[in-house]
Amino acid sequence: MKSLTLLVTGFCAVLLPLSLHAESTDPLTLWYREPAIGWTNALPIGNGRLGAMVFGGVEREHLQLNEDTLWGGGPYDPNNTNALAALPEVRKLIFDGKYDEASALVGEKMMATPLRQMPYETLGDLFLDFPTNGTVENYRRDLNLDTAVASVSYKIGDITFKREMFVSPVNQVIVIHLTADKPGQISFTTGLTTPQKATVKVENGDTLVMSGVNADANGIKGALKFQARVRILPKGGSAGLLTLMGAGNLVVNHADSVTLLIAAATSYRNYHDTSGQPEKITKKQIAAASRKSFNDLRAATIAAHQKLFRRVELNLGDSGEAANLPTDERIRNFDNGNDPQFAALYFQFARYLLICSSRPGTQPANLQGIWNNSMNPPWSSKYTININTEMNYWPADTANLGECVEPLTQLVLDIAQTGKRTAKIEYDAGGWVAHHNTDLWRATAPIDGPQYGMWPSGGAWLCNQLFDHYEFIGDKNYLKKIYPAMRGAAQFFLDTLVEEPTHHWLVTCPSMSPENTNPLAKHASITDGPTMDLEILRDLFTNCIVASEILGKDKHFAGQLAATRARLAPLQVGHAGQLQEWLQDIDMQAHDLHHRHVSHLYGLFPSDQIDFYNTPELAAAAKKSLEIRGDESTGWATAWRINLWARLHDGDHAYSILRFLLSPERTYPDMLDAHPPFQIDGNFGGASAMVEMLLQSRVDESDPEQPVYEIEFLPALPKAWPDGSVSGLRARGGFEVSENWKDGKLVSATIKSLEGNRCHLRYGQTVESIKTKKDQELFWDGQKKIEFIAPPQISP
Ligand code: FUC
Repeated sequence: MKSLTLLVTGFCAVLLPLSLHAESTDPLTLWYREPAIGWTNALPIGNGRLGAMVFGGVEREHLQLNEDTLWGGGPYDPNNTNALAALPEVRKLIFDGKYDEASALVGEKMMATPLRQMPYETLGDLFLDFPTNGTVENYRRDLNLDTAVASVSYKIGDITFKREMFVSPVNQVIVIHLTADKPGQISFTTGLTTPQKATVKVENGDTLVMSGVNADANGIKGALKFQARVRILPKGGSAGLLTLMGAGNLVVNHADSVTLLIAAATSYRNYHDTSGQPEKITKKQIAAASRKSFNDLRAATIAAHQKLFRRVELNLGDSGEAANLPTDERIRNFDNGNDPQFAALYFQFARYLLICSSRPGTQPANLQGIWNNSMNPPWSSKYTININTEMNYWPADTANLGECVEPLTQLVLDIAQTGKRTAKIEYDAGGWVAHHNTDLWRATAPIDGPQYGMWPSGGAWLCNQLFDHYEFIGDKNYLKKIYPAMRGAAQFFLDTLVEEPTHHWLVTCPSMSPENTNPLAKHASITDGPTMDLEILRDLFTNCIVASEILGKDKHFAGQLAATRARLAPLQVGHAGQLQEWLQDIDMQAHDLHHRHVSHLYGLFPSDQIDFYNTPELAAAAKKSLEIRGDESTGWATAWRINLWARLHDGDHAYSILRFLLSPERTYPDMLDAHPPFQIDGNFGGASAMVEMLLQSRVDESDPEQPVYEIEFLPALPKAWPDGSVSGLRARGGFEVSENWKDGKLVSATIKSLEGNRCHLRYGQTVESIKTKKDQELFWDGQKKIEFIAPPQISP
């Protein structure tokens, strides 16, 4: 028998390794020989709103559950009314070089009350206990990224048991389906538990109902009601399958098969309205899903998932036998360099995670996507907007999942409202501002302490990210929708930029280079005019100017922005040849030369202010800064470095860091990113970096009427991937791109123009310029030959 064996007696399983082997497996499947032992072994499923981590035990199945609006607290106003009076003194102390004093004053007067934002919380746990007896053979647990179905199968005696689990974006329920290949074999007890303030009861003899209220947090009273319902639908077997046991458990005896439907909702409607009716919502969802057959629920889920997931195929070479090993072993082996298919799996896993954690109408993916088993997770599993939330969405457009940006767009529109109060109360400024974090309640004031929170550019960065989404989709209605937020973000800086005393450049103040200690201070990070802010503002102002021309409005405002942009402190190269992180040339005196944030390199990625071709001196300086910082860091910080090396066209360097990101140090057995602890941004940043290695695009908008988009093929292909292909990636300007390569050289590319824009096709030093028509397809051999592909003829 070629498998592991579990010996199960009663509720106790003993693992008996027989012979380890490689099973032929689907290239888009994560699989394991054992049930999950810890949470970071369990497999994530989700529909953007509802999530579960599936453990796959033989004697006990465990699904840890999440609903994306179940956070602590309720609507609150964290803005500090003492801030404004302290602002002039804070600025003076900074300009006098008294950074630690300035930071202390910010800590005393300007921070939010409460000092911390609200946490994202677990919903609870569903357990299914099986009265198992006997030796378990052929155990397998897997997650198919192509179908979004997680499965568990094993054999006891001559009976093969199978479970399938998925979360339907169509019917808004989690579905568990239990079968055996002999009749009457499915028996189990099921129950719900939670650390929330909640009760569990049985309704109608077939439904567990958990009702509760969310937790108070940091002095803010819980304002949400929530409910979860588990309906059990047994089939076949003897009569009276369901019996009640104790207060909150249901028992199934000798069914042929069982479907469990799980619905959950809170009373959250939006950041200022908690009047929703979770009971009504979940009852309706369960009733509607109960009318469908399991096969219909499954088919609808798979169809909805594949509509997004199947757009991109990536082939980085054949791993042979190495690809057939269980996923945890492949992670351990990745450094051997013989499993390029694992890198492709990692990329597709990130696409899977984005689809499952951020669908239109849901909350955006937070620090853990939607998967969190704690009431008090690391960094409260919030939206950290000084890098992490942005990184979550880096691969959204390039990896052809533009729809997944919708929740982020909505969040920005929300904080563009709440942030007006922060701008007014804390700065007496127009427009709006958000600092380094936000939460379900869209809080925007500076939090956690002056060394982390006193950074005013979070909202501006998010606006740039939304404008970049516009660059991919070219939808003017979308631009109209986000423009007021962009305009308001820019207005705040028009009102708050100040002249620094040395060069009289305009700078942000107080601010910081996110979370990095100011080398001129003892402990403080506070400073004026960190490079990142000026890069973000240059993008924000430019984007607003372009948008105002496209939308034909706000000419005067655009003029103001252009004049202000010209006075912003410039990018500077320091004495070590580095791109300066601060106004002064002090990088080499840093408290931590290897700090995880590489904020000043925002200009190279995600922005393109620093560009390999257009600004070679600045690119060289950015490279120096990267070398000084070093390659290995926390998960997301490692991923950012890979994107940066790809933008520097050094594919081998990018790949060498990717090896670290995909090693057991930074990738848990279930492939979730180890910050550590778990943080999902590294998964998304890693996938984004892999695209940047294979395809880059940039836009020249000096004439907004006639923007020129450049698509660059294989800009940073590493030697490790000599042969391969990718289809369905997206490039700025509305292009869908496929390419294939052999012996490290581009063989051919096809480009579908979705918007009819002019573009430059670049491969190395070869650049071809071409005017396209909407929906036209082109073929390019990477040299001279461009052919239009005739649209398919519709036969009469
Ligand atoms: C920033 C980072 C930390 C962590 C946190 C959520 O503060 O510096 O590494 O990722 O966000």
